[in-house]
Amino acid sequence: MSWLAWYVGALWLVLTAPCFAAIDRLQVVDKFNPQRNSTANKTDWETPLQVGNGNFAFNADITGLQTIKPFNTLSVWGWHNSTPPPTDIILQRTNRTSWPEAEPPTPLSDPEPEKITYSEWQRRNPHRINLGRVGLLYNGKEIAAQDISETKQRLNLSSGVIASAFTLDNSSVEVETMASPSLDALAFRIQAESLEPGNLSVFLDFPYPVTNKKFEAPYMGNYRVPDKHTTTIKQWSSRAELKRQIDGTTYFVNVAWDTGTPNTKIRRVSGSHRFMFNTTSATQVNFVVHYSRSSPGFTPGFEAIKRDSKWFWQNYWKDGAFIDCTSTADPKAQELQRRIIQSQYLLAVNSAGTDPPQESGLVNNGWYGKFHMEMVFWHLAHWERWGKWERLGTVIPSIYNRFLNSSVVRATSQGYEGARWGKMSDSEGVSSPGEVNSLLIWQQPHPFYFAELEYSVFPTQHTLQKWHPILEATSRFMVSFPRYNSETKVYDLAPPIHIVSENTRPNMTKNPTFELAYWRFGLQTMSSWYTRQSIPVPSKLTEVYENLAPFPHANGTYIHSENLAGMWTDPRLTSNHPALAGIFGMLPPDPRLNYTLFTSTMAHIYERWNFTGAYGWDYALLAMTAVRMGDSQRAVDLLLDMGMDDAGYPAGGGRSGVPAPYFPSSGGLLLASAMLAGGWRELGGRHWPKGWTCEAEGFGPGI
Ligand SMILES: *[C@@H]1O[C@H](CO)[C@@H](O)[C@H](O)[C@H]1NC(C)=O
Ligand SMILES: *[C@@H]1O[C@H](CO)[C@@H](O)[C@H](O)[C@H]1NC(C)=O
Ligand SMILES: *[C@@H]1O[C@H](CO)[C@@H](O)[C@H](O)[C@H]1NC(C)=O
Ligand SMILES: *[C@@H]1O[C@H](CO)[C@@H](O)[C@H](O)[C@H]1NC(C)=O
Ligand SMILES: *[C@@H]1O[C@H](CO)[C@@H](O)[C@H](O)[C@H]1NC(C)=O
Ligand SMILES: *[C@@H]1O[C@H](CO)[C@@H](O)[C@H](O)[C@H]1NC(C)=O
Ligand SMILES: *[C@@H]1O[C@H](CO)[C@@H](O)[C@H](O)[C@H]1NC(C)=O
Ligand SMILES: *[C@@H]1O[C@H](CO)[C@@H](O)[C@H](O)[C@H]1NC(C)=O
Ligand SMILES: *[C@@H]1O[C@H](CO)[C@@H](O)[C@H](O)[C@H]1NC(C)=O
Ligand SMILES: *[C@@H]1O[C@H](CO)[C@@H](O)[C@H](O)[C@H]1NC(C)=O
Ligand SMILES: *[C@@H]1O[C@H](CO)[C@@H](O)[C@H](O)[C@H]1NC(C)=O
Ligand SMILES: *[C@H]1O[C@@H](CO)[C@H](O)[C@@H](O)[C@@H]1NC(C)=O
Repeated sequence: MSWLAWYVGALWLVLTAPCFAAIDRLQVVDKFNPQRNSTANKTDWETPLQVGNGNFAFNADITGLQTIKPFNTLSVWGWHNSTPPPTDIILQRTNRTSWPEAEPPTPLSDPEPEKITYSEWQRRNPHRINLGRVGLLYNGKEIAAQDISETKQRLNLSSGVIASAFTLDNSSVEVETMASPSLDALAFRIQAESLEPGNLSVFLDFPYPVTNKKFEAPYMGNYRVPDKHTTTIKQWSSRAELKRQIDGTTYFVNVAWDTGTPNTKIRRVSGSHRFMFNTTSATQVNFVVHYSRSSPGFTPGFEAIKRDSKWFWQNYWKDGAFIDCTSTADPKAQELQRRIIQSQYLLAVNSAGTDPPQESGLVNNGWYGKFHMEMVFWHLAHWERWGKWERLGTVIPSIYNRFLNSSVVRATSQGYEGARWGKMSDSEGVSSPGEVNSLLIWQQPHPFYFAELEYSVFPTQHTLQKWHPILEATSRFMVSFPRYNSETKVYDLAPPIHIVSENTRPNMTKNPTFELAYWRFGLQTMSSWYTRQSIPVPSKLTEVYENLAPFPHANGTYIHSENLAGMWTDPRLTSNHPALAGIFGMLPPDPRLNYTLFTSTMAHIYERWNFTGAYGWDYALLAMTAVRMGDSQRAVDLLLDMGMDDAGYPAGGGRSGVPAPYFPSSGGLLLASAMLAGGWRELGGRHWPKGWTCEAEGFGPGI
């Protein structure tokens, strides 16, 4: 951001300053440190506790390492390709070039899989890899859950340190675990005063990637195929460098120890990728494990990482907006506060990298570790509403710049103008093949939402210019995509398309309500973007905006899309995402919105929706609608209906068996909370339920 943008931002902060510094933020945060005591408690086993920095995370078990449970170590940069895609597989590729109703023809990027088609190979590759495991051994042997007792663990959210303690063979062991905010490095301290030096050793172990599991959770990788990869070691007096080679993927793991293990040698357990070193002091062993793509010239020591971690987290909590509901007696307020604080921590660890996060963040793999361009709204828009521009700025808008060229190619190859954003994606912007991946459209207007939120806080030429090329390319696709219907004299969002819930027949799906509303929001924002820069608005844009098909409705309510029957009686239509609700909640009211129809639609949703298989962010979507409709109590109840465990990890996606955690829920919770704290364009200010005495600082109105 330019100095001018910062200046305006700073001015905005100063103008809202009277309420700043009022909340003792760290004291509030400190009340919600996750604590786990029991190895018998299932919750403790389903999710790890994490340290990390947005690009990298270490998933710790109850020992503070990966001693008992082989949880994962993930990054934004660790990917692997099964090499090479066999040529006979490529030859199986069959092109489906058009759909019966589509005109102009919409070539799909690839067909559905047949056997192991090239498409399937592309979906699976590249996949994100587990960088390896770090754990403890006792007298050279693995430690099992029953070997330890009196387990106690606390994640300190304001310093990013996990403190774990347990009893092993009647001796108490204490472990501290933390991550560097700037390098993909971990620091550990182990103390076991009543053990003899040498009783404990540290191991590192490395798996080969599993290449054919769409969902790989909770543990990733195959430790039983040592011949398929190599690990080589170089060592010096207080440091060792392990070089990992997995087919075409190379990365380095630097291990450095600064206390308690002088002149230690790391040795390989023969025939494996397991490396271990003995602790030569029991009172205190400090060591650092640093993962990187190229050989790291430098690995900081334990104390430096500990200091940086504390500095980073204290600044994180002080940066941007904050909510404090701790003085509200209602237990729901306390629970909402817990969810807010723990979600904030988890999103900084899992969803603040240089790529958008996958749905399960840096905990385990979903969809082979790839991310989804339609989910970036739920993963990332909260950074803007909470004024955490530094976290957002690592990926938005840069991801749109990075993917612009390939998205222009995508649109052009399908006969459209502008840029068509992909869906399931890898870091290079290669969109995975598949029908849903090719036909989903609600990711398209997202850049307008991000841009408009940014402009609402930084209304500068800089913001306008920064976003302009992205928005213009986005809008050009949105103008060329709708098809003019000479019978009805409107522009249709015409088949084949997939709607938000991905559960209708794309070749029969026409004019979906949410997508129409989002399209209009996007085109209208583009129009303002031109006007703010004194650029004439293209007449075609205005024509499409004004003549886009009306929102379909029937029997007194809005319906998902045209040509539906049994909107409220067909169980398939009252399950999955209730995207309809988004047209007055997530989105500001369209001038075309008929509020009578809308309130009746919402009453039907609340009465008839099947929430059994609802996805986490559905609750946030509905909560945003409830706040905008003036029902904050309902909004809070919805946010508390989301599944979230003791450490704030959101439950799985929904009935399709998407494994936990499912971070779109966390982002959604923060977006809806920001609406409670700051309102929206037409009605800024607080919207807490009656009787709540929450304090909030740093929130402006949303859209
Ligand atoms: C764990 O123990 C601490 C005190 O030792 C207690 O405050 C906390 O509630 C316990 N947590 C759970 C989940 O039992
Ligand atoms: C499929 O489409 C690609 C790209 O348009 C083309 O190169 C290839 O020859 C086509 N394959 C078949 C089997 O038609
Ligand atoms: C490390 O400890 C194990 C188990 O106590 C022992 O077998 C091994 O010899 C030790 N290695 C070194 C290098 O001290
Ligand atoms: C968490 O860490 C901070 C910073 O080091 C410290 O002030 C605070 O007391 C710690 N909280 C607990 C519960 O130990
Ligand atoms: C551990 O402590 C228990 C009682 O506290 C005792 O019965 C047992 O013998 C001890 N085990 C060892 C190996 O010292
Ligand atoms: C996009 O394409 C243009 C023109 O070919 C090129 O100058 C630019 O570097 C490309 N951008 C990216 C991010 O690849
Ligand atoms: C739509 O696709 C389904 C298969 O998915 C097919 O059975 C049906 O005939 C198609 N309908 C039209 C109108 O093309
Ligand atoms: C409207 O109501 C009629 C009569 O109950 C029903 O047959 C029809 O399917 C409904 N329309 C929609 C879109 O649900
Ligand atoms: C809104 O919809 C209701 C119910 O269909 C209808 O009676 C009313 O006339 C509509 N209002 C407007 C302004 O179109
Ligand atoms: C609601 O959804 C669940 C999970 O998808 C399903 O098992 C159940 O049959 C649905 N209930 C109804 C009434 O359709
Ligand atoms: C497990 O942890 C959860 C969440 O802290 C708690 O509600 C539950 O009571 C615990 N169960 C046992 C058996 O300790
Ligand atoms: C530490 O553990 C005890 C108990 O199992 C053993 O008796 C010791 O031999 C051991 N000490 C070392 C240096 O391994």
